[in-house]
Amino acid sequence: MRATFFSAVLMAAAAAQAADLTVTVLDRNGKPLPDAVVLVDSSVQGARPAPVLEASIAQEKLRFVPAVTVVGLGAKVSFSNLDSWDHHVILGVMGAGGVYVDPGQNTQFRLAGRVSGKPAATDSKVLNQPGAYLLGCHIHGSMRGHIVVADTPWAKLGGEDGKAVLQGLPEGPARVRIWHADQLVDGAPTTVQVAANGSAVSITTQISPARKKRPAGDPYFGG
Ligand SMILES: [Cu+2]
Repeated sequence: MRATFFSAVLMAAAAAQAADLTVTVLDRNGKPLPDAVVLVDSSVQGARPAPVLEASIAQEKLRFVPAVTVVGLGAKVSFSNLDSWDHHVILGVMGAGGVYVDPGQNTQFRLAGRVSGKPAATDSKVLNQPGAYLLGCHIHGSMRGHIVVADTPWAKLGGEDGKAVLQGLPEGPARVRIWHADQLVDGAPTTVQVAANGSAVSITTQISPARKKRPAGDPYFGG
């Protein structure tokens, strides 16, 4: 009797479909919000996608490229300087207000400018703390980048259209969290139902993307 009950539960679990959840993130004016990070939690049993454990970020034309990177806990993130002049990588946990929580704990290294015909200077760091990290450079104050170390296997960077497709979610209830570099306070999570054949949801946030100004001395600023 007992065995039958448990095998029935197992069969039900095995039958749960993995589905896609498409999340469209909107700003406070209802417009698509580029570069939002969508994090989804599910406590429904089922397979979990493998976390992203490697990523590369370039320093190119006075920018971190990509500007936002999403990885899993314990990921090794590599940095390469593609410019012909030196850059720093200042890497630290970001707190409220978009500043370093504790600058004394930051990782800092300098990457020499690239010499033509030679490989770019590269260094890397393993990130063992979940949450948002801020990237900067001592020489170029306008250089900003972010890394989100996800505490869930379902984490994706949204595109220019505000859209992120989270794959392999178990059918059933899930909780959606949004992270954005210009977010002033964390919004409340949104509860969604993931259907067996996939679901889509739009989430309007209170985020207004910071108006980008051309930083002094940044000839490459493109808006
Ligand atoms: Cu720099």
